[in-house]
Amino acid sequence: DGGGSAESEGPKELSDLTVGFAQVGAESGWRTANTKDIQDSFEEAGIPLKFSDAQQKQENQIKAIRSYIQQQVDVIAFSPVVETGWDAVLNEAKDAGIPVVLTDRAVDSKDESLYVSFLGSDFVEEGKKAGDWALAEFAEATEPVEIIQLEGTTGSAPAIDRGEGFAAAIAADPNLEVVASQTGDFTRAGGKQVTEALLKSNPGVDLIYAHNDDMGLGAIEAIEAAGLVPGKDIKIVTVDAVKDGMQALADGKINFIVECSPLLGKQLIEIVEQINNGETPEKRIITEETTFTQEQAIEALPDRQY
Ligand code: GYE
Repeated sequence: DGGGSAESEGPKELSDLTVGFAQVGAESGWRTANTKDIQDSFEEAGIPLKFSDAQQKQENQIKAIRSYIQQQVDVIAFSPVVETGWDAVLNEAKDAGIPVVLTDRAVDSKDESLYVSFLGSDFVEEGKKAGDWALAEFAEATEPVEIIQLEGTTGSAPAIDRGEGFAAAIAADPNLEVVASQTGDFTRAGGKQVTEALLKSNPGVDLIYAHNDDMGLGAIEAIEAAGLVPGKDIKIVTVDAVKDGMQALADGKINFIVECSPLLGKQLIEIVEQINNGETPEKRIITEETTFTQEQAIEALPDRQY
């Protein structure tokens, strides 16, 4: 291997380490909470952090990673905006002997030696939970159930996996059908715009499945602007459970939320410390998550951190 200084000289003082974190952007409430948690966790641990925001562009993320390699940071962590196209830059990190940790989102590389650990949610499972809820919610439906899907960023792990998990779950009932599916890029504005357009072409829609809260919140605006009642005339199921999403759930405008925790900072620190100590972190660390009904949102809201 690259024989980084941690291996040849023993662990460094935490304050002598440098970690470079290449963030996706600031597209959603989830992302904002994730950024804050990571920055706070490094500050608390006393580990210097270099942080960059790629504004949801892969080329910016690749540039940031190259600059961390040049600065010879001790660990690079990043949340890949899309799944494909990382092998070249990850090989450069490997050649430089700098360990890479994936947080939140996966890469689709066949070469697992390009990263030491992947910390984040099981997005397929999240999609399944949303689909299982839809199955139960519409179990008694006598007419076809029309579903609009608001997809996350095209090519991103959460958009791919949440789509897959949901499709697999609702396949159990042929009465449930996704009649339209488009990307809203995980943003509120995107969710609103896509919903506006799709409501016109699909006036009979019963349910909106949004890959994150923010797009669901945008859909609420579009539904209300069309003179309909979100949560009643058109039901909504989303993923994340950030504050604004939970508030809309408690207010009856969203019907169900599958939780996806953005609080990855503490576990990332543990991984960095293990690497520094010459230990091998677990290859895959899956975040534990729950789901929320409207009643559960009302109960949980006062104690929600984000
Ligand atoms: O669900 C969404 C964000 O990668 C899990 O990205 C994350 C997703 C999250 O924009 O709100």
